[in-house]
Amino acid sequence: MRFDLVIRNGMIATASDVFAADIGIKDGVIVQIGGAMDEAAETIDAAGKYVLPGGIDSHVHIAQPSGEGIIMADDFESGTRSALFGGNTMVLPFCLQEKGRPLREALKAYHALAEGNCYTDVSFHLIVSDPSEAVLGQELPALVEDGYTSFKVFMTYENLRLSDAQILDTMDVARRTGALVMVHCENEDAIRYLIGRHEADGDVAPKAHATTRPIAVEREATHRAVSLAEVADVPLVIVHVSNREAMEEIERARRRGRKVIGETCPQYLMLTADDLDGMDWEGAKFVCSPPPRDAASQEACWDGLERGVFDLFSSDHCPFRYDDPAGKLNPKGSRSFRHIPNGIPGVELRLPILFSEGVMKGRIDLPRFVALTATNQARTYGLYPQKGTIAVGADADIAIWDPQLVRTVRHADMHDGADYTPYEGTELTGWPTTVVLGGKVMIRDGDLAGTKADGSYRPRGHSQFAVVPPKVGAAV
Ligand code: DUC
Ligand code: ZN
Ligand code: ZN
Ligand code: ZN
Repeated sequence: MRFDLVIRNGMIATASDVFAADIGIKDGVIVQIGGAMDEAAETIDAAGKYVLPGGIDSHVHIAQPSGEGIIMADDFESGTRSALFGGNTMVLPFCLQEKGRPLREALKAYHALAEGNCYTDVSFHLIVSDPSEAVLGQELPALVEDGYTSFKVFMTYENLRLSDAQILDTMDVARRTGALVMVHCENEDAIRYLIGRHEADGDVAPKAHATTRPIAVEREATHRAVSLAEVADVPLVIVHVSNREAMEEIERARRRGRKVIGETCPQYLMLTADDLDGMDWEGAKFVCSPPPRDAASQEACWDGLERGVFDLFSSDHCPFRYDDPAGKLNPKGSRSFRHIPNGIPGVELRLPILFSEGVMKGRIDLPRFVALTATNQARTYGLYPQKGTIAVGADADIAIWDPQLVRTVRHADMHDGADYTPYEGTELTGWPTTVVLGGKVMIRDGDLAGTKADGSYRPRGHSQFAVVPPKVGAAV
């Protein structure tokens, strides 16, 4: 066979093995692993490098409407370019339903923004903000059939939160259709109460964002989410878990036999609430929800990554510019923490952070790294085995990593649309240097070689963890 591309001499890692072999690629797919591969249109020498499945980041926010006068820093072009340079070949952003509007309308607009503007493959989760009868009865079931097989619901934010009854109704659609529900777990009423107290005290600086969203607020909501999922009898994903007490709720539910998938993010390993305490409102750069906690919580999250409490390590990339009236320092946000948009950039550094601080420091091994960042992401969200692994028949989505490369994080070297990174000055060891998407070399030795027309939208199948009900009348 004449291959389109052969990757030679590398050390391949999957979620189960690390082994030396060449990879032969044809028509966008991996067609051979190991053995003789003589003829190739293009060859990459990966000697001394790791050859990993391209990262899949199942939790990113791109061009998401974010409140009056606030604009997210990334559109699809900059967001997926940043993802690509971080070793990713696919991202899953959220399509937000506007209250009173059909989800299809939001999807149409979102597809239009993404079309022709993606350096990685993309697929969308649906944020359900208004579970009306029409949405629950007709629209969501039809959208699941069309390949939108995951929904996110919020327990916080006045304009997004669902009541417990609405969450149960949404979970019931998931039960009937085999979709997967992701939950943002923070108790809005408790947060409101604390915000009121802090404002009354004139305590309005960025740090108050963390003190008004304490661990109890997340723990209670996590407990409630897993309990509601137990009542509705559905699996669920607890996204962006920040601390041990929320982890314990997940573990307790699992001991009761529940399928609960846990996700944590780089900010909970690398940042603490003290970062919100910077001079000149600089703390706004670290405002995200749930907030970063303390050193003990960082250790707890590492422990959860090692022990399997977490199945997913995602970025929760949610970028806003700092020095910008449409970003962190918007007119109201520069007067009170409660108007600072919630979210921080991270899609480009998710993998380098986990590689450097996890793999290179011996906290997790390479197969665990691959599982957390690619394979489990694909399994959880209906993309496996076409994506998330290196196997014959899988898409040739591959990142080649140089484990010796040491670089200090500088925002000036990054590719997103924000004007800062929360990780400025951090030294990381091990970076992706070449990235292949569907057999096409997108980054070659650190230089962009692909275009924003190379990524495509991918409808998804059901999660491996969802119980898909048989179709009525289907042939046996
Ligand atoms: N939830 C997210 O998932 N991302 C950013 C902000 C938020 O509240
Ligand atoms: Zn969230
Ligand atoms: Zn306070
Ligand atoms: Zn998020």
